[in-house]
Amino acid sequence: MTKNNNHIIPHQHLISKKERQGNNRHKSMVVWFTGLSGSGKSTLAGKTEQVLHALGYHTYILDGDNVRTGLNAGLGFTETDRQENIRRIGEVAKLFVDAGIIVLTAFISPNASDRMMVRKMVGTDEFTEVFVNCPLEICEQRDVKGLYQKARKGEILNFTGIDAPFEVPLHPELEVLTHMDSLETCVDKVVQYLIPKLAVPEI
Ligand code: ADX
Repeated sequence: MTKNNNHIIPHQHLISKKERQGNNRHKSMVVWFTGLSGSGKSTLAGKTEQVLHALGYHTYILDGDNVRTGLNAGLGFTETDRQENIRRIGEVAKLFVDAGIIVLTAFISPNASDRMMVRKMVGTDEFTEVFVNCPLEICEQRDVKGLYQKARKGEILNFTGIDAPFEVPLHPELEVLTHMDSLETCVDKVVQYLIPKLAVPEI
């Protein structure tokens, strides 16, 4: 990892994060949705983004299945690969924050230590963890992609919730219950939490 990095000296660019945020008239942040496959992370991230976008916020989404076809193509679902998946997403998310953007991420991110790694990388003030809480039974009933059925049959290994663990977030900034509350209610909870956090002081 550190090899060849001995003579790298990062350049200090002329426009700061604060200046970018000032132009955008809002702060930037990582909104990290974590939860089981089928819990509703992507749907929630998508709708939350739509609401923020309509209000004039600059947003972007990084989503598990999409990122795994590009930047993280080639990574699988072993502990090591999942950690590398989340590490890279964390670095990319941090760049988005630096660019003044609100980046919403939808990754299972089952390991508490990986989520903590990103929180530390980004800085806790600019990191909002949203636990998309939905019981395994319901995710499995929904089985939107048919993957739980395959995992039960042993056709997919290391499937989160079946033969790989999901470590429940103990102190997320937000928790939404997608099996109890409507999508609108969940989105509203996230948006209402974010808006005051995104405000920049008037000059
Ligand atoms: S993570 O665990 O590394 O955070 P990530 O969010 O990127 O996972 O990708 C999860 C998506 O990959 C799932 O929504 C599902 O469509 C697909 N997938 C394929 N194999 C697995 C597996 N073994 N466990 C979980 N999801 C899988």
